[in-house]
Amino acid sequence: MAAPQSSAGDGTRPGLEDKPPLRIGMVGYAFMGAAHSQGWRTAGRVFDLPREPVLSVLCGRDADAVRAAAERHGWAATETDWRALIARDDVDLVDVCTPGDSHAEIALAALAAGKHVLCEKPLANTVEEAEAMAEAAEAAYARGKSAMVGFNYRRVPAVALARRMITEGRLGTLRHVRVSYLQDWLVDPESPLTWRLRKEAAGSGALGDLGAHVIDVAQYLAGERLAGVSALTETFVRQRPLPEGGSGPVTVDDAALFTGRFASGALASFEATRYATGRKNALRIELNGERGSLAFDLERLNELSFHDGTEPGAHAGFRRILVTEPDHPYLDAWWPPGHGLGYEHTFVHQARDLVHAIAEGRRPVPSFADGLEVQRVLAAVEESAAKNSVYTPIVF
Ligand code: SOE
Repeated sequence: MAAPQSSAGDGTRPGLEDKPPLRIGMVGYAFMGAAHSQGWRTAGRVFDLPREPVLSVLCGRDADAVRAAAERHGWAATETDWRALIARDDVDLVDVCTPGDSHAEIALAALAAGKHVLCEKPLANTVEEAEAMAEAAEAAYARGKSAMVGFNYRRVPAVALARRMITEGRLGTLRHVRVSYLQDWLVDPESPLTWRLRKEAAGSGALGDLGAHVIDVAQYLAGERLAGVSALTETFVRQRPLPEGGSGPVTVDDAALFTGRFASGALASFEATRYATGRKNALRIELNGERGSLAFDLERLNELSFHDGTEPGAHAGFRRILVTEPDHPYLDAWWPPGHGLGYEHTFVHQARDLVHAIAEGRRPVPSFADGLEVQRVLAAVEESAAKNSVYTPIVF
């Protein structure tokens, strides 16, 4: 990591005066808002960026709460109406960190106003919304504006290394993609009915929240799209206490299980759940190809397991790659080998990649078009689960 830089007294770090700023306006300041704030704040301190991210304006509906969040996370100003944030001249990029039901409206308005946009995942709550967003992003790109969706796990160095090894041919033809995302924060039936459990706010449950990540990671690593899926979903606890008292219905899935086929013929399996007791944030990936295999677990995110199937059988086997070397993705700017990174660094890398794409006029990835592809898979999973068509009951 570059030596810590002292403040120049005016809030500008020495040497940055000649870098054009990229002024961020962010809508939402809860979990994702805090993570994105950290990403924007840190990216320019660690990486040598072509433009300097500036935490310009933070927006939320509750004036006191948004002011407190702005102070905590280092934002210069606040707004309580996202339309006012978009109208401001001191905002170049709008970062959408709200629940899914407002993604489309905010992102479309921001693109129409000539802002760059970063939007949290899943891109939208419906395919129709995602289509409109992808179309608007394409039109905005022609006018020099960029839009990216926040699938941050692509930015874990070990996941990016896995992609590099796959493109280098280390796995050969892929046969299996096996991904799961396991959390357990809903196991308690008394856990309250928050917006994440309401379809009108979140779009879907574990499927859109966790399944969207593993669908994106699977397609990113395989380098191709899923051609079809067959699915089961379940809502284990159908009624939950409301924060304001009483109880209400859970209108999203608690867990989703599905299989899929890639156009190349590789088979994939997916699991997304908030009921995997003891699993906190276990995004797991295993890929098997004709020349080798790779395995990853987000709960051990500085490690990638690799089996080189071309080695003689007598001493072949999975070995651990400690992904902390300077020639591993993103790591030349961080700590010496062995001094690992964590969850929050994915947001720093996301900010870094977006700033580069904007400054260099490249289409950022994952684009809104990539977000739309994930949205189509989510819809296909829901359709398949609703039809129950893949589910063959066993007759005893
Ligand atoms: C849900 O618990 C959640 O916060 C997701 O919404 C995030 O996308 C994931 O990265 C961590 O878990």
